[in-house]
Parts: sequence; structure tokens; C-alpha cells
Amino acid sequence: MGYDTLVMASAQRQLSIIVPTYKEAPNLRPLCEQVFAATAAAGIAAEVIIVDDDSNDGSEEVVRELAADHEVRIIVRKGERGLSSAVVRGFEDARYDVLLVMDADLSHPPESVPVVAEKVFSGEADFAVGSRYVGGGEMVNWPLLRRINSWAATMPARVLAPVRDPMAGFFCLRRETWKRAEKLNPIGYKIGLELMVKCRCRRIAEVPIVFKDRLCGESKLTVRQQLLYLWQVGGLYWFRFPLAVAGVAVLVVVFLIWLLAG
Ligand SMILES: Nc1nc2c(ncn2[C@@H]2O[C@H](COP(=O)(O)OP(=O)(O)O)[C@@H](O)[C@H]2O)c(=O)[nH]1
Ligand SMILES: [Mg+2]
Repeated sequence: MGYDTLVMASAQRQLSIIVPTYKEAPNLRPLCEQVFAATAAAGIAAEVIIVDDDSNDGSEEVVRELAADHEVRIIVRKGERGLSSAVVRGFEDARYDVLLVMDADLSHPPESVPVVAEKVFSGEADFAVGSRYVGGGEMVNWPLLRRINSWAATMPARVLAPVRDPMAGFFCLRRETWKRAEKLNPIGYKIGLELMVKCRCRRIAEVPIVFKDRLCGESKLTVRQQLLYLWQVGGLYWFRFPLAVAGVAVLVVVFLIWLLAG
């Protein structure tokens, strides 16, 4: 390889895209084709890592076909379930130093991948979020109940991370940022929030995205996941504001003792 080629190769943007999946086979081809079209147009060398929890729905076959033309592979985890831990598994397998996470169901627009990633490539941010709640961002075809649910759950998380959309599942960071996470607890659905808090990210950029309802299949968000989210938020408050949380706990105990004694 000549010197010029070497310089060009080292300057090229390289991106590992991690996609957690559970029963998403019909979405994988349109997702990969659109993602690779967007990254190629932006001059980004990208790999896609699908981290699947043994869906057994033909996902492996679809990825095998796609791998003939694209840099995509699938990790099938057996006997383990969970979006957040699947994302961390993908990080461990990633080849490149800039990591992007997105859903498989085409809710996150593939054409926004280069825009979100550029915030990290350029050094403008150490964490970038594809956001539904900044000017220009929106949600289309999302049922009203789902919007209310998402909005209400977003409120307590905004105190933890200085962004309008702290629960976004579409985000990008450097490997070194992930590596500096303290006591990462990858439970439930909201690994982006967990990372922003535990990696103590300060420079966070939000890129507006148009979030669509899923292309095929059903949401895997359950009541159990929502309860896990509350548990996770409690843990993050404790991590971020230990004195305030301890103070409130003491006040509650004193109040209860006073009530019972009275
Ligand atoms: N590996 C893995 N992926 C999951 C799991 N649950 C959800 N996902 C994936 O995480 C992404 C977001 O899930 P989705 O059901 O669309 O959540 P929603 O957008 O909140 O309704 C999709 O790509 C799912 O296939 C899981 O337990 N394991
Ligand atoms: Mg979805």
C-alpha cells in the first residue's frame, strides 16, 4: 500500500453498528440495505453486528445471505435475553472504535446514521443521540398511549442526563467512552441512558430524527421491562446523587418513626 493510500485509509471514518434483535428476521434485509447505502454515500466504512437472542425465526439465514454483499454478521446468544446486555456483547465484538446502536425495526432512520456518527467522528461530542424531542425531531404513526408513556418515562431521566431524549435507543460513542463506564449495569431496555450516566458523558449532542413505527413484527416492550426501567432509574439516581438520595431516605425514615411513635 502506498503512502497516500495509507493516509486515506487511516482518515476514513469507520463505524461498528450494533443492532440488538429478537424476532426481527423480516426487518433485517431492508435495515441492512438502507444502512449500507447511507454509510457508503457518506464515505463511511461500516460493519453491522446483529446480536440476536436465539430468535429461531430465520434471522441467521437472512444475515448469511446479506453477508455475501455486505460486512454484516450475527451473534446468536443462547439462554440469555436482554436488549442492554446484547448491546454490550456487540461492543465486545466490534472491530472499529466508533460504536453506533440502533433498533432493527426501522424506527430509527438509516439515513440518519452518518449524521449521528459524525458528531462523534468530528470530536464535537463524546456521545451523540438520535433524538425525537429536539427541533426537527418527531414521531410518526406512534399511538397516543405510547407517546404519553414515553413522555412520562422521559421526565425522571432528563434529570440524569442533559438531553431532551435520554431514553433514545439510537446513539453513538467511542469505544474508549464505553470502556470508562463505572459499574455498568446492563439491565432492561435503556442502555443509552445507563452509558451516558455511568461514563459521565459531558459533551452530548442531539441530532433530530423522524422516528417511525416499526416496519414489521411486534414490540418486545413489556410491563416487566417498564418495571426494570424504574429500578434502573433508581440505581442511576443513587449513582449520580448519592447524598441527595441518602438525605431523602433518612427524612422518610424519620417521618415514619415520628408517625408510628405519635
Ligand atoms: N437481543 C435482544 N434484542 C432485543 C430484546 N428485546 C428487544 N430487542 C430488540 O431491541 C430493539 C428495540 O425493541 P422494540 O421491541 O422495537 O422496542 P420498542 O421500540 O420500545 O417497542 C429491536 O431491535 C428488538 O428486536 C432482547 O431481549 N434481546
Ligand atoms: Mg421498536
